[in-house]
Formats: sequence, structure tokens, C-alpha cells
Amino acid sequence: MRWKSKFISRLNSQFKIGVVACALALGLTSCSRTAPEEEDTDEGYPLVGEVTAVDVASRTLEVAHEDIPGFMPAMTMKFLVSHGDVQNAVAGQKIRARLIRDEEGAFELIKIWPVDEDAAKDLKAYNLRLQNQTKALPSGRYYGEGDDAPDFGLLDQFGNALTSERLKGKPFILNFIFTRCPDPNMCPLSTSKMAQLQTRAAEKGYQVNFVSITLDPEFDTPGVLRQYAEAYGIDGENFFFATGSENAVRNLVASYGVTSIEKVDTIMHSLATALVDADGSIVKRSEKSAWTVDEFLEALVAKQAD
Ligand SMILES: [Cu+2]
Repeated sequence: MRWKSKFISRLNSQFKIGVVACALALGLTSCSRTAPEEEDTDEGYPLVGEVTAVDVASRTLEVAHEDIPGFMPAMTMKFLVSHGDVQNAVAGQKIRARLIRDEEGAFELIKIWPVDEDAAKDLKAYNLRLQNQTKALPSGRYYGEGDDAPDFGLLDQFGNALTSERLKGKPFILNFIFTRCPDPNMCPLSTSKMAQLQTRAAEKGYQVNFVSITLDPEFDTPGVLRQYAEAYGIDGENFFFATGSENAVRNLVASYGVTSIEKVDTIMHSLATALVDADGSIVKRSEKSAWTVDEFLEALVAKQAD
């Protein structure tokens, strides 16, 4: 119950009752009452608005928000946000978020996503291809060495589109993580090794990108991922942390043969680390948590000349 209970305890009692009742009704699965693209997680109030000012020092966004039915009429006001979110915010940008009250009663926005209909349409086209590619896989099969890597359309830790197309022209190393992973031998270790790999590859002057896909897109927004990357001292120039629609992530996870099962307090998951060449085919793949920086550096050097 570690992380979920922490968030539930931040809500007012009215919300607590709603969450409990919903959990009982659905047998502990999460509640989704709306379309998959805009799943309502019942945490705080849904807010849609436009950022009108950004103050990084006080971690504050001024937002002209729409009416929040049953809670607050449309108005322009200031909200506390995370360090990652305030850095990603730009005046004039449209966002959707969840509005909560923090311990002191201050208004805070969490789960902030950029709203851009044209960009979303573009990403959807990639994810439709991903869905068809995933569906076409025979049962028990996943993409491995020699296969073309599946398409995807996600957002990076800065809130920019990260598509399979954008990655073409350079090899990339891809893995799966989630920021709240409590097992030091799983995601934290994978991220540390990916960071080492990035440093070692840069020292050798290799042209390569790194992509870590979250297994927990509901919590891991671009801002959360940005903060996570910074905590590991990762250079965001060629290391992208990707998140997006639940459906796209689920398909991508399945197409790479990763198991990811959501539990009450964590996500049980397996690992996959893959090297995709500049043309988009998978040239190396490891399922083990014991993969080494050296083995991927070696595989990478073979892909530098061509
Ligand atoms: Cu993990």
C-alpha cells in the first residue's frame, strides 16, 4: 500500500469514500468511468486550462482554468506543481491535470499532461499501427532479434512527441521501467546502467539514443519522468523517458514480450533491453536484469560504422 495510500491520504474524506466504494465495487481494480484516452482515476478534480505564467523559483503555475463542476467556477489562479512540471510548463500551453489540496490546504496540480489535438492525432496514427502490429503477433510471440521494432507514438520527459520515426537514423537502446519501482535490483538498477551506458557511449563518440518506456503511464507523466531523469543525472539530449496513452504502452510492452501486472502497491514486471539499429530493426535483446554495460557497448560499436 506504500505509494497508493500516500496519495489517497492527501484527498478530502468525500473523495476517500468514493475511492473506497469504487474499489469495493470493482474488486480492487482501478476505476475507469470514461473513455480510455481520458481515464478518470478519481484522484482530486479534473482540470483543463491554459498556462498563463510560470514561476520556476516558487514552483508555481498561473492557469486560466475552465469550470470545475461542483468545485470551482472558471478562473485564473496559481497552483503549486512539481519541479519537473514547472520546468516543462510554457505560457500559452494548454494542459489537463488533477487538482488536489496539499497537507496545508494549498491548491496543487498533479498528473499534468500537455493538450495538443494535432499532436495527439499524429501519435494516434503511430499507435494504431502499433496496435495492428501487436495483434498480428501469433500468441506467445514477441518482437526479437532480426525483427523490425514496432512503431510507437509517445511523449518524452519534456512533453515533446517521441515517435519511432523520430528515432530513425541512429541506433537506440530501449528498456522498460517505472519511476516508483521499489525493487533496487529492477528499475533503479536498469536506469543506473542505462545512464552509465550513455556516459560510456558519449566518451567513445558513439551516435546513439536511449529510450526508457514507463510501465506506469498513469502516474509517470512527462514532468514525473523529467524529475526522475534528473535525479539520475541523465542528459536529456539523447536519453528519452517515454509515456503516453495506457493502450499504446500496453501494446508496446506486449510486443516486446514484457510481462507487467498491476498490483495494489506495485507493478510486477519482467525486463527487456533491446538495441535497435538505425534502420529500425532489433539487433540485440536481453531479458535478464544482469545485462552488462559492456555487452551493449560492444553490440553498439558494430552499428557505428554503417
Ligand atoms: Cu521495476
